[in-house]
Parts: sequence; C-alpha cells; structure tokens
Amino acid sequence: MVDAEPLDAVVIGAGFAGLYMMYRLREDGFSVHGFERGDGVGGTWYWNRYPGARCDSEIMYYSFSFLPDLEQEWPLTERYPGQPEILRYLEEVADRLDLRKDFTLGAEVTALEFDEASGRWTLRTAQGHEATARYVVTAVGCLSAANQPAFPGAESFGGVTLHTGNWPRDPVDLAGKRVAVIGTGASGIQSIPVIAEQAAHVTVFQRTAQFTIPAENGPLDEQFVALWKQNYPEWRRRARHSAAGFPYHPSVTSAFEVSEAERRATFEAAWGAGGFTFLSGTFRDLVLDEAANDTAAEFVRKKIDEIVRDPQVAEMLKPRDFPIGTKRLPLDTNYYVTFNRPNVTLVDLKRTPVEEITATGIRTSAGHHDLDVIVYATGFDALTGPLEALGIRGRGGRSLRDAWREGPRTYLGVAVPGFPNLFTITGPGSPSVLSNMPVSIEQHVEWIGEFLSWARERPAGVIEATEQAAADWTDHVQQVAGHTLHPQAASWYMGANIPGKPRIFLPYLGGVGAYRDRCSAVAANGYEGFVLSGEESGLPGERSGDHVTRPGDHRAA
Ligand code: NA7
Repeated sequence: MVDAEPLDAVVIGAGFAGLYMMYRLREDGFSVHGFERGDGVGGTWYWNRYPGARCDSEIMYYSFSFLPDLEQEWPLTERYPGQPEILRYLEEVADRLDLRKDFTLGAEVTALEFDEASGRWTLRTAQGHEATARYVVTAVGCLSAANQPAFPGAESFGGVTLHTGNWPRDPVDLAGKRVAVIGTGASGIQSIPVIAEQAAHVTVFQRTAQFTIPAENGPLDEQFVALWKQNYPEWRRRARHSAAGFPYHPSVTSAFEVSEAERRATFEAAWGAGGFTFLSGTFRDLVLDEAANDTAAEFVRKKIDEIVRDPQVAEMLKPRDFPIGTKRLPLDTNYYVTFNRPNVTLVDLKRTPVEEITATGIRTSAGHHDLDVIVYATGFDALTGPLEALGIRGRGGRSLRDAWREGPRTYLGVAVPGFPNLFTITGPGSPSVLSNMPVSIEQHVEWIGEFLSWARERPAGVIEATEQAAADWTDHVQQVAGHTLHPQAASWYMGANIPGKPRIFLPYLGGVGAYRDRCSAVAANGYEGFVLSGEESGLPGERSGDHVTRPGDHRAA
C-alpha cells in the first residue's frame, strides 16, 4: 500500500510542540518526518493573526528553555509578545535547528490508521502524502480546530467572513467597514478594541459577558531584562515546578484572612499591575470558594461601572453567569473602555438572539444590522477537536471519535488505550491550556523522547496505555476539577461551547509541578500503566532515506 520505507516516527504539527519534538527525536537518532497543515511553521501563531492577537503569558517565559543562546539573544521588548513576534521566534527556532527540511508543509493529516499486524501507523494527508511509522506524536495544539457556529443563512452573507483562529495571511483592511464581532472570549476581547480603531463601526454580539483583567502591556525595562536573562535557569526551574508554568509564587492567603479594605487594596494593586496575578497572586481560594470568588467578581463588576459611561451597556458587560476564573480569564488592552466609543455597539444575544445571517448582515430578534464584515471570535473545539480531526483509527479500526464519545479517556493526557504507539503532546487530561504552554510542551516532549529511547533498548515494538491506567487517570482529572468551582461554568474547558460535546473537564488542574513529578515517577517505575509488547523494537534509528511518499509518488499495492 505504501511503498516508502517505514519511519520510526511521524510528528504532526509544527508549532512549539512539533518543532521541539522533531528536534528531540532527530537528535536522538530516530528517523522522523513531520506534517503540518499550514504553509509555514508556527502552529497557533501561524493561524491566529487577527488584529490584537497577543500572548497572555509574559515574553520572558513564553519561550523554549532548551536554547540558551537564543534565550540570551532574543530581544525582550514588550511585556506580552504579539502574534508577529512569536511567529518570528518560532521561524528563527526552525531555521537555527534546521527543522524545515524535516516537515512537509501544507499537508493536512486526515487519516491515521494503526495496523495491528505490523504495529505501525499509516498516515495520509488531504493533499495525497502517505507515510508509515512505528510511532505517531501529535503536536496539533489544543485550540486549533475552529468553532464555526451554524447560524441559518451564514453562507448567504455577501460581505467578508473571517474567523479569528483562521485569519488570512494577507492583511485585511477593515478601514471604513461595518464590522460585526461575534464572541467575547479572549480573541474577541483582544481584537475588538483594535478593530474599533480601524473600522467605521463595530457591532459586538455578546452571548456571555466575560470578566477581563488589564494586561498592562508595555515596553520592558532594560535593566529588568538584563537581570532576567542573568537568572534564566532559575526562572525556568521555578516555572517547571510551579502550579501553572509561571515562575511566580501563587498566594497562600485566603480572601477572608484579610479585612475588606485590605482585600480591595490587594485587588486594586493586582488590577493596576495587570495579568493573571489578579487571580493567582491575590488570594489562594478564588476558584475554590464561592464567597471568595464573589469578592473578586464584584471588584471587576465595580470596575466596569467606573469605566463604562452608559449604565445600560455597563450592566450588559457585567458577567453574572459563572465564577470569575472558571472560564479562561482574558487579559485586555482597553476592552471595557472601547464601549465608550461612538462607533461601537453592544448586542446582548441572550436578550435578542441571532435569527439569521442575511446577504447584507445579521438579523436578531430586535432587528437587522447592516454589515460589510463578520468576524467569528467563537473559539475552538478545544483539546479533543484537533485530535479527532486527524481521522485516527486504532485497534480493531476503532476511531478516536468513537472511543471518546463519552469524553476523552487518556493516561496522563499523553496516551490512549486502544491507540498504541500514539502520543498526544498537551492532550486532554494534561495541564496544557491551564498552564504556560511552552513549559508543558517541553515536559511532554522530553518525557515522550525519553520513553521512545528507553523502548528502543528493549524488545518492545508496541507501547500502549492500559485501560485501567486511563480510567484511573481520567477519574483523577475529574476529581481534582470537582474540588474547584470550574465545573460550574459552561466553558470550553468543560466542552460546553460545542453543541453535543460531552461535559467533562478537559485539562488537568493538579498543577504543572505535581504533574511533572507524576510523569517522572511513572517513568522511574518502568513506565507503569503502559504495556510493552512485540518481538523486536524495529527501530534501527537510521536517519537517511526517503520515508514519505508525496502526491502522485505512490503506487497502490
Ligand atoms: P472562547 O473563549 O471559546 O470564546 C468564544 C466566544 O464566542 C464566547 O464569547 C462564546 O460565548 C462565543 N460563542 C461561541 N459560540 C457562539 C454562538 N453560537 N453564538 C454566539 N456566541 C458564541 O474562544 P476564544 O478564541 O476567544 O479564546 C480561546 C482561547 O484562546 C482562550 O481562552 C485563550 O486560551 C486563547 P459563550 O461564552 O460560549 O456563551
């Protein structure tokens, strides 16, 4: 069927995760090839080019830790890196490590089938590439399958339709345009203020009001940067053993251990400083205790009153449906104040739902909005969506989609029973989106790399997580989430944004450091929870030869 020589491994995706995984496996002597849907490297930062797209992790630690030279050389100019800067960073990584030659770009994987007889996977792309490999490592990101709601008449719209998570490479000129933004999650909240500066008019279609905290972005002080760079190893170490991959200590104080005045002053200071500190650095119990949470939520609602001039608009912007922090807390630059602009209108979709999209705009139950552009900032089929889109079929031809019908069941978020030799970087059940991603990605990449090197030394051609290990881990993930307020929110963490998706808490809340320790213990105990089988490893570790058939290149057997 596939006439090219089998590979040791394929890597799917060329963002942070795929680039590093490729480098690790290649340097460890595996024959490996990568496939990437985009026409360039960068992953999330290749696709999310919408106005205002920016990382909510500070630039000092939103980077790889395994490249000490680049770490020193890369300029740290702004507190939060924008999309173009992060994309340039990843392109630089790809060039320095000579990784581009190892990837086929513009190659969307649509089928991945496991052959039980040979213990190998066959991969196919929409563009006609095929490859076989012993191992598959997915590096497809957690937020890469765009959620495009099916509004009636959407296809009839005669203007420009855009999605924040799939933004065109060529700049989009919004000057003088009447623009709708549907969605007020992190992407909407970042883009609305920037679009409002360009467009003639912006109509924001809000289904659920969101809490957002000022990013307080700005240039970084040179002395601060120099000091940070001197101490990089220590910052990295702290991040690896932290709760969320940030090199800062979370608060150990309850919101009720202090007086009301002190509490307010603490929130005020965090609001002024900007960033996630508002949640993690103020009080330890904000996402654990409803009363504590209310104090933070009420603080933000008061801020909205102070910032937004029209009391009716302020009221509409105040989140009341979920505890603060149980949906991903966006960081913003000028979000609430943007609603004071004369060219910005807020529509509450809970009061006046969308009835249809017409050739010229959006009709809600209250009337028609004439539009030139509709921007869907409607998020993603998070964590499971990107994996299910790969067309994965494991033992017995069972699809991953079918295996996860009741929700994802993984061992450590990195392996799935019934799908041997498949590893999922930052998969569901791992800290992933609840952490500073490069830290979690590096941990997974290194752990997977070490596992494959370990397996190569043993007569183990097939590696598979046991049903029991996955069941126990999946229970544990839910139990940990159950100790928090998270399950109260209809969030994408819970799968609640996608109609019909099972409600199960998707990432692991147990903390980056604790999770790392758990993975290390699993390895130290001979990869407990995995079964290794097969007569020979079949991994010669060769590094040359043509391993991939290209479109028109393969003959059917
Ligand atoms: P999010 O956070 O999922 O936000 C999507 C927004 O779109 C949110 O306000 C949704 O409202 C809204 N939405 C989704 N479907 C619809 C429909 N059918 N009608 C109206 N409004 C809808 O995605 P983002 O891209 O902003 O952010 C994703 C992550 O990327 C972010 O958390 C960071 O981690 C980076 P809802 O709240 O569901 O009522």
